Amino acid sequence: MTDLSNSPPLPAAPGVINRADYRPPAWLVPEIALDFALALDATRVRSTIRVEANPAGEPSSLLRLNGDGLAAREVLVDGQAHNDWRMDGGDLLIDLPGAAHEITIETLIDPSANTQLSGLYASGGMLCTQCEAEGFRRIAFFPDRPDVLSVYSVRMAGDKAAFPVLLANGNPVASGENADGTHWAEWHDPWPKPSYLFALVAGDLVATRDRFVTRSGRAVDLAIWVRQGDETRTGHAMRSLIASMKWDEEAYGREYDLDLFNIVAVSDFNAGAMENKGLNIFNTRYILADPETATDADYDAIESVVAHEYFHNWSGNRVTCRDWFQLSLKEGFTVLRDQQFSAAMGSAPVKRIEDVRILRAAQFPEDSGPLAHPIRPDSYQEISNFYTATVYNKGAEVIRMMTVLAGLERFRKGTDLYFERHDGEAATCEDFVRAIEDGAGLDLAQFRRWYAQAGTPRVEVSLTHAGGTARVTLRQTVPPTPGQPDKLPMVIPLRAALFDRTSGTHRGEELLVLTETEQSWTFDGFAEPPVLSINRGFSAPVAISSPASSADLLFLAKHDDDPFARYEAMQQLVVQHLVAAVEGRLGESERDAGRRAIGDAIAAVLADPALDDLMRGELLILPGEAYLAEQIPAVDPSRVHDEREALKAWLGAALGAQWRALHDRCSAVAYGLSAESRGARKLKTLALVFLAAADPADAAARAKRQYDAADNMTDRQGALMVLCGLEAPERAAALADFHDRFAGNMLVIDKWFSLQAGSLHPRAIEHVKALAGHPDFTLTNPNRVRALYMTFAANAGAFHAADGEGYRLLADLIVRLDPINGNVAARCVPPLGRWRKVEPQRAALMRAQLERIAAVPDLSRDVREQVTRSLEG
Ligand code: B3K
Ligand code: ZN
Repeated sequence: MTDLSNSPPLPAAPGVINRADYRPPAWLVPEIALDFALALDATRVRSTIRVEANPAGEPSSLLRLNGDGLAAREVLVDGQAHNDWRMDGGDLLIDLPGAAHEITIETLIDPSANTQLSGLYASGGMLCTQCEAEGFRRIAFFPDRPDVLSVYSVRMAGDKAAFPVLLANGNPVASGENADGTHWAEWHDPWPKPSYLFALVAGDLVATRDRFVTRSGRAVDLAIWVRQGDETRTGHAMRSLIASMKWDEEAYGREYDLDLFNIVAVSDFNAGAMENKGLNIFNTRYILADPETATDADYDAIESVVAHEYFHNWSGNRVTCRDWFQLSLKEGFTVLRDQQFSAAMGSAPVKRIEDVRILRAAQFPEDSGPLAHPIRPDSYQEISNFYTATVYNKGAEVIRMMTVLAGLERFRKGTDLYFERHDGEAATCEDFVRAIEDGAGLDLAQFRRWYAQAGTPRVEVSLTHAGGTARVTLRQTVPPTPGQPDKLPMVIPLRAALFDRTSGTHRGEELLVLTETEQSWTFDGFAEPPVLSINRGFSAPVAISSPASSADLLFLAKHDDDPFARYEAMQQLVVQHLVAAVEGRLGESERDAGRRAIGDAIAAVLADPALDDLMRGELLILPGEAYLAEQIPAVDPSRVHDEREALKAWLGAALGAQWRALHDRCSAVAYGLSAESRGARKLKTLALVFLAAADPADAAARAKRQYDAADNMTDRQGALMVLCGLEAPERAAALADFHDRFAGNMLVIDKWFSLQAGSLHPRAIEHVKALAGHPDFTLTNPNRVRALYMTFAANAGAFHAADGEGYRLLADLIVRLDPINGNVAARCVPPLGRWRKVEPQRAALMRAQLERIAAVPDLSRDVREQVTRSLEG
């Protein structure tokens, strides 16, 4: 090997990677053979790659193989020992004279020391991988970029007792046993794929099996691999997988393409799941469920994540991303697909409302803060930081707008064309947009700005009425975001309807497509001023600012035939009231009138016989604190919290009899997975939430009864959630019971941590500190860290304690966690980055914690980037 000090200096690895700098790879790798000698603390990896000069790339005799923490024990070029290679940072560079070569490199890695959970790592005695985005380079030297697609052959050998099950992508080819207690297996994946989709699992696992026959008659063996004892909790995941395979055939014409589909569930996992070709690896929380241990929300999350990863087989694997700036190509599209699937499996209106709630709680704050970025970012330092609500959820909304503009039938022609054109390729967002344009017959020239401009557009709505004509005027502004001070107008498709006040009906929906800064539309034949219902179905991911009176909102809350718009009217009614209250704009009589209007609307929802209970629940959920805080400049989060709690208490008292009757009615409904039974469970706990704010003693007694009678986790967790927020004698006993009852079940113990970290209890912050020292707490399990700290950071009442203690607690965690798992540590930074939106004293305290983190030497690139952007942006 050549020592770097003797080589000509190489350009320093740039800290920032720019989309504009993309160049096709100089070398392609059509084939790779990997040979693993597996052991928990020392796995030998021998990788043989066939490299070919890329005719479409700039010729280079230098082959760069990315590596992260790897040391080459041996390098062979065309079968010969080779010494003319050198390291550049973690990468291995080789000068190659010809246009095609075979390169073999051996490395030795220690999976048990891999606390970052990226690459090959050990989890509870098993070995597994996570390679997206850049984990493969922690396993083998390779051009670790998504536009290098290779056919993989994998051989692995290991101790048969420790690793009875040996899995990799694709199909099993051969297996056998050795005399020394080891065994081996060979796998082959016929589909060329980028390195981020490589996967390997070795461990003591059991499978639940089923079979799916594709519409063209291919039989696919399905298996979900879990730890012994967990196999009784895989039924829902398996049903979800089968339903998604069928749905993708019907909705998108996509069929599965291997004889085998394996899923493995792992307890230690940075993300939710990973779509590795033919071998999805999942966080256990998105696989394991039974009524005793999983809530209805857990069931829904499993259904959607199983579907999401399965759908990636086409939107992600068969057509992958050219570079990581195109991440939304696969993620935005796949989120849209999983949302459509879940809507088809259950209540479409409720699903839409839930998706918008998530967008507003997670993506809107991102879009208005220092970390704002377009769904196709222009630059990054650490790509792991861009697996964001913007790339995923706003990305899905952007493609959903294409469905609004084209209609589902034409949109499908566009996606058919996309898959046909780009199958087997590493594509770009631009390729996707062009395929939709060509297939659906749309002009998306201006629409492309959604890919380039960050920030949530704001649309101001005004409605005037004169001489029988109603005029709707829309005016858009796109706020400045870091690096993007000036914005151009977007294409904003808004579904709208004008309601006649007397009949309570409208004449049909209109699609108003706003493309200029300001545009007006007129509608004749309205003797009275109509009521405007706009952004129905949340057809565009924008913030509407409308001067709708509370009378109009009450009208829509009652009459709107679009379920989302009805929900939105209820939300707006409360938002307008609470924002005015927080900003100190309400006198006593106005406050009273506002509360009474909200109370009347809620009473009407409670009494409406036409509503199903799942939808009724949506209409009763008050807007969250994060969404409310977004509407108020230099917000004092404690004021938002206090005003919202005060409203809850008022509603709890004013409608006390109704809440009790609701709780009684719903408590009589037996457990089941029907919409009716699920709706009853949703309302049962919601009733307790309002009662708890008004009459804690009565609510505690009711919650205790609900807890004791619970035959399912939804009721039990709901009751415990309410008790956790109260200073009631029932609290401690229920918490202790819950812990004892589920000791050893990691996913349920996560709930035990979350319930306390997210509670309304006035001493929640002390509870979090104590829990950090609990024997069940560990920094090495991402689910546990998220359960305690991410839940705490989302608990505005506790996190925003006026003395800054909440900020200090989170910063302490980030500093301690960073050396162990920089990826997860970086995910804890954004709550501190919202300092510019908060009143000056808290802003200074938040900033001080960011500065404290920034001063720590040797921060991971992940945390360093998030902290720097949070301070600067
Ligand atoms: N594609 C993976 C994301 C992995 C996260 C890497 N930091 C899961 C998903 O979106 O389906
Ligand atoms: Zn995904």
